[in-house]
Amino acid sequence: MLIKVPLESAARESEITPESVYLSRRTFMAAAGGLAAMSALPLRAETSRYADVEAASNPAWFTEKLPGVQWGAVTAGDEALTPFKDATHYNNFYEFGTSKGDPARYADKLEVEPWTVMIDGEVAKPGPVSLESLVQPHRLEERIYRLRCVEAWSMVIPWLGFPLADLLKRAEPTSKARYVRFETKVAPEQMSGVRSGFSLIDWPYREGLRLDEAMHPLSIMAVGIYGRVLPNQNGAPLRLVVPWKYGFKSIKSIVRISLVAEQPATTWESLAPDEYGFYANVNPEVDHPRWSQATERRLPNSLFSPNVVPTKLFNGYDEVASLYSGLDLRKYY
Ligand SMILES: Nc1nc2c(c(=O)[nH]1)N[C@H]1C(S)=C(S)[C@@H](COP(=O)(O)O)O[C@H]1N2
Ligand SMILES: [Mo]
Repeated sequence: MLIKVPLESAARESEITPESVYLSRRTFMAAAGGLAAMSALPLRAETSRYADVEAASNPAWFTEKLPGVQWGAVTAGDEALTPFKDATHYNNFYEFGTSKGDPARYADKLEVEPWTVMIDGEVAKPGPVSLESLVQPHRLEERIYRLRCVEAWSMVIPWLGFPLADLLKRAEPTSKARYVRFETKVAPEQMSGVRSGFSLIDWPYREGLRLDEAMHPLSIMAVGIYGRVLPNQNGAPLRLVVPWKYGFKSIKSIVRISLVAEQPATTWESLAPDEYGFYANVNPEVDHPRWSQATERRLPNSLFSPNVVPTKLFNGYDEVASLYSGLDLRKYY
């Protein structure tokens, strides 16, 4: 039997950002001076930190957090930020369709309020938590991370979030907890891609991490980008960001976080285990069976400005290497 796997790989030239957008590209505007003065005017001021950010009606739980944000907690050095427009119109979120433009077109149907996250499994304190109380104890940090998709394109995105470790510790994992499993919301009436029946994904979208990976300080739960609340197409209201792994690990619109003893089954690994591994660490030396992973297209790009850059092991986040000492990265891809 021929199994048609939906291509996480199908990045088509026609979807590539037009030259006009590339030419109007603006660079990161933040300057250390003057930022403190801005925090009194949350919505306008914080989004004006960046060029061309679509204003959001930030919910109260988010606006409350803005004055305390630790801006620039992690930066990407002198690498230019991806313009907001590209980061929000070239997306993978199969619940809303498989084309890069589908999430921007259809994800506004997702109802993000009220939102509850179930925390369960091997924890001393299981139970449902409202989004507001889940975020409340945490100070938001800005983390400017490279995002490297397994399809060989990449972006640089300023996230607002907090360490996943802090959230997990509050639930008090038991000694049996060895992995963390995440699930995305499934709401067919709100999600055109789930409704269509075209995708072979067995919803909900699922992801997982080893507990030590989840506890690494670079792993965050994001609730915002570019100084504002997350747009739905980027995984509102709560998504994972693990910058040293291929983008598909960074699961969106999370409704369940389970601490478990065994390595969980994850969406892409279950669909095509030869192509997508559980670890999915960015690695230029381990090619995808159908294409090279040695380089990536840094978006926005075009036919005339391909903007191809070399891919780095762990996406350049060398500090995670010790998590994998003694692990054969070719076998555990
Ligand atoms: N629930 C869910 N999460 C998901 C996906 C998805 O299809 N569904 N796509 C993943 C992939 S392949 C990538 S590259 C990133 C893209 O995140 P972005 O659209 O915010 O750039 O989200 C990941 N998280
Ligand atoms: Mo991806």
